[in-house]
Amino acid sequence: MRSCQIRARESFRAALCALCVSILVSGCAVIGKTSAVERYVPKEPYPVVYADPAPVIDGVLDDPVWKKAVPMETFFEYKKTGVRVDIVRAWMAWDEKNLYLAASIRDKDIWVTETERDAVLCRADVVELFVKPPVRDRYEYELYEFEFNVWNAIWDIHYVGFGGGGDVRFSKGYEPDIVCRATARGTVNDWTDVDEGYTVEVSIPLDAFSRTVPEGPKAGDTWRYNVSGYDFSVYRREPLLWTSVDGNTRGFAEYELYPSMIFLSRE
Ligand SMILES: [Ca+2]
Ligand SMILES: [Ca+2]
Ligand SMILES: [Ca+2]
Repeated sequence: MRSCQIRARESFRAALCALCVSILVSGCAVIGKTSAVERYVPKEPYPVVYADPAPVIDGVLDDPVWKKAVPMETFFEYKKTGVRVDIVRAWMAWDEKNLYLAASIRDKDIWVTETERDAVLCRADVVELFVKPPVRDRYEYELYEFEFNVWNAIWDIHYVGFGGGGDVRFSKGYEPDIVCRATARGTVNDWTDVDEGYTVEVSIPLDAFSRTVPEGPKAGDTWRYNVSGYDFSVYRREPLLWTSVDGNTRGFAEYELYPSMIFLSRE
């Protein structure tokens, strides 16, 4: 059982090998060539608005906070620098108790398989949130991964360090009190018709991050994130892997490239 990002790490290794081979075969001239496509980097951190009142987690985005929140619309195809994905809108918000995520996905063929906590959700349609708070001690590789599907399943993992093991070690036993509610616009698991998509609404208690940030975020703090996911579809030649990170080639856990988000004050 391996998480999505660990598999992606393996492809990172493969890419490194490919690079080594390329250098050996082509000589150092290869290194001098730069990508023709410049990586998109947001100029400002994503503003995480304060939710007052808190949203009702029901998979319906009619809450006042989702009208106030800023939509994230810049998503990219994994491993394809500069190639935008237009099937996703997402929003984040927070309050003194929770980090909130909402995502609306256009999906013509909604397919899921898992209902259990900590099942491997990314073998079917999934929305993922990676969160990288500022680290406070020697565990600089700490990373939080959350996955959600349209059946409200949750996979939560707190990687203390990639060298220390993957989800086999860090998934079970990490079960913060997350609530996920999703709604489908279409029929789940029926490929014979054309679906519109689905919506996921989530609250993640701030104590999910307590090992890294014991007091939780304060207004003005900046963390890093990646909202990503998989779309399996009979209408695609291969599954679409989408990510907040342009130039994301080494797995969704490639947090060095993550955009920033800033926690806004209550106002
Ligand atoms: Ca709602
Ligand atoms: Ca799908
Ligand atoms: Ca878990």
